[in-house]
Amino acid sequence: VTVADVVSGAIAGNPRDVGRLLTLIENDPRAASEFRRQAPDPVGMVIGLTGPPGVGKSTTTAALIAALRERDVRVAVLAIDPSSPFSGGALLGDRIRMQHHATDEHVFIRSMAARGQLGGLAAAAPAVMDALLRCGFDAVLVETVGVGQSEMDIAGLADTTVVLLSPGAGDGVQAAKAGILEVGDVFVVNKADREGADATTRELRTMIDLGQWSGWVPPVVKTVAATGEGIEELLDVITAHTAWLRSTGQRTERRRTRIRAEVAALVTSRVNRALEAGEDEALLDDVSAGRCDAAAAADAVLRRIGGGGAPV
Ligand SMILES: Nc1nc2c(ncn2[C@@H]2O[C@H](COP(=O)(O)OP(=O)(O)O)[C@@H](O)[C@H]2O)c(=O)[nH]1
Ligand SMILES: [Mg+2]
Repeated sequence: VTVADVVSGAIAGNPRDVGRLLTLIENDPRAASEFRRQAPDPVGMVIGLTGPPGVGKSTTTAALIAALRERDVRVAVLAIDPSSPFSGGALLGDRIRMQHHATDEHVFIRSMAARGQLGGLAAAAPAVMDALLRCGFDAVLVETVGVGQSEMDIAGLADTTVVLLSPGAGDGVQAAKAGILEVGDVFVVNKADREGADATTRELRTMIDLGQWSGWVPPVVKTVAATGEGIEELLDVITAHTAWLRSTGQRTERRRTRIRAEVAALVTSRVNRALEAGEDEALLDDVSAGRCDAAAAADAVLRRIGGGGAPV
């Protein structure tokens, strides 16, 4: 299967062809560029959902799919799972939870390992997001699992980042400590059927008010994702953020961030491959023995691979 075989089907949103396209992109980054040359410019938006395990990201994603479909929006979901074997159960749960959308041809669901060979966010993730937009999905929901660097990286790749928290004393403070307040465009206090939701919402609003914002001040929405309560409001807020991005040119900026990440992943991957090929062992010994500093070694490696390096 080549890009040429799937391009028209993928642009039409045929799930089978979209799936094949993403596999091609994951296996060979050049496929992303080949598709980009033939596909229309993206129109839709990437919406990232992040927050601690168990907060309700998958439930919210499923509720958002339902609400978006009611608005006749074509949806793709990218579930970023850690490669850890312990996540098997959670992933299965997510799948089952979203299953009633599985037969809707306007909903495409794909999961992807969080960790690429580089250790960071899967190298293909930004290219996959861009490809899904070019396949004509109006909304690409990206759900991450857990709170760590890869989630922060993903937050940086979305057009709108939704940070979910649940009621609990000091959750807002914890979020601030984890640096989560800076990445959120929209905050959700999910499980609002539980005690303390109002307090957590107030706490979050106070902390947000203390921040320096220019233009967009992140709203806080209370939801009960399990019943769909608050999901319409959440969607309205996301749509308002989308409109704000469009009107301020921020959207172009965020799109550029994804392209930058795509290119950066290729650069990193080339450097790692070159180092793993073993040609620089003597240089590494010199660094280890203090005969050469690491920065000079890095210069030497970059010079050696120059414009070439192993094609990825
Ligand atoms: N009480 C309550 N439980 C919820 C709500 N939303 C999700 N849950 C439950 O919380 C658990 C974790 O939800 P899940 O969506 O898998 O969380 P994720 O790990 O963030 O994706 C599941 O058992 C859900 O049914 C809610 O609004 N209220
Ligand atoms: Mg989940």
